[in-house]
Amino acid sequence: VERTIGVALIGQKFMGRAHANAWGQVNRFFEPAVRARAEIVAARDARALPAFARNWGFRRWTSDWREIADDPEVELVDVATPNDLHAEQSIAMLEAGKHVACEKPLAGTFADARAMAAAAAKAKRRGRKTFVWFNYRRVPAVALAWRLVREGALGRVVHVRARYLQSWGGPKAGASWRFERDRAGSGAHGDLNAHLVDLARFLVGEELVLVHGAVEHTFVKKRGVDDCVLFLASFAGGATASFEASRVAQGHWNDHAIELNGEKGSLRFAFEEMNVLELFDGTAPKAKQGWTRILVTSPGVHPYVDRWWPEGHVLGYEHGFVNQAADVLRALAGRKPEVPLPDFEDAFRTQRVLEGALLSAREGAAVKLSDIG
Ligand code: NAI
Ligand code: SOE
Repeated sequence: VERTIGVALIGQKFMGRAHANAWGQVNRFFEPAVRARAEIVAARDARALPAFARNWGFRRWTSDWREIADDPEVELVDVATPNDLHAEQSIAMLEAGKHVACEKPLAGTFADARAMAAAAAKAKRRGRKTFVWFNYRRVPAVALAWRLVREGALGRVVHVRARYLQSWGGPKAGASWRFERDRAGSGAHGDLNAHLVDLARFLVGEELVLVHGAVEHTFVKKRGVDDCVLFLASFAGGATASFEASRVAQGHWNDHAIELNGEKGSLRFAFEEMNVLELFDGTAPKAKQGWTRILVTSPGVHPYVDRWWPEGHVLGYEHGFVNQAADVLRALAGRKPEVPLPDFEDAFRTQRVLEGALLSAREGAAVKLSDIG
């Protein structure tokens, strides 16, 4: 008998579509031991829901997300709503005995993130799992970078440089919950530095312990949130790191990029060329040294690719989400994901770094992250 897991999705716009696609495609491309069943979708706009449910294969829809708590057909709740709702919705669902996969950042505020981590710890004792959609971990080139670091290709990592630059947030940008402090928590910082901090912690495999200094700036003054936050930090093992998030960087659309320099070599990745990972081997004979451009599309060699297309048939934005859905289903079946999946505790550590950077910017001082509870 085929084992399926009933999924409830909350949110039906940008991430709603990305996740709905993932829950459908994962069954077809990964043939998981436990398959996803698109059971019910919830969102505010009742008029849009019947068509959404029909289009993406959900059996039912509701404009009251709270109904999901008592729904016996639902085992996993997927939270794809604005940041201010993550805590309320995730905690309600964990208390109702569901597994929860929540969008990033874990929450808009540090207090909400703390409450979510506490609820997840309690639910874990009852066998309930939590996941956070830091989807870029599952881009094959990034998963390969993770593997190469663990195989020692870089030796000890000494520097990390991370940038997430976008350009849509200039003065002419239309109204959005992303510009409201009460709804988003912060601006480019929570939205984009969250991804960078997650990637840096994931790839290096250590915690960040100190924020040395930070700049938080709002160029479009009527906004309640930042347009740009830059900060410098250190890892527990001493590696230094710089983080740069902006929504007002003309010429950058979704420029999510990271470079790691180690004692033996370096790696760099930039999402706008998401199928490529660049590797520099500092141990090669000097005459041959240079950056190698790896096209990460070889089935059976590169992570996740065997489930997709032949060599050179490049993947796109949505594949990272399908890969994540596959790993969530693996975890729910008691199997190991391809690369580690962040749970609420892990995402809370990322949130602590974000909080430390904001404190550092506002106080004009270094912040030891162990001082933030
Ligand atoms: P969106 O504005 O496109 O969609 C938000 C959805 O939430 C809408 O369907 C809306 O009806 C629903 N919603 C709002 N209030 C609600 C309520 N009270 N009850 C039920 N549903 C409600 O937002 P988007 O871009 O999909 O962002 C959602 C989350 O996903 C955010 O936390 C954002 O940070 C995250 N995100 C993550 C990305 C990633 O790369 N992992 C990419 C884009 C967004
Ligand atoms: C908007 O800045 C946004 O959609 C973010 O919310 C996502 O997390 C990012 O990956 C893409 O850009």
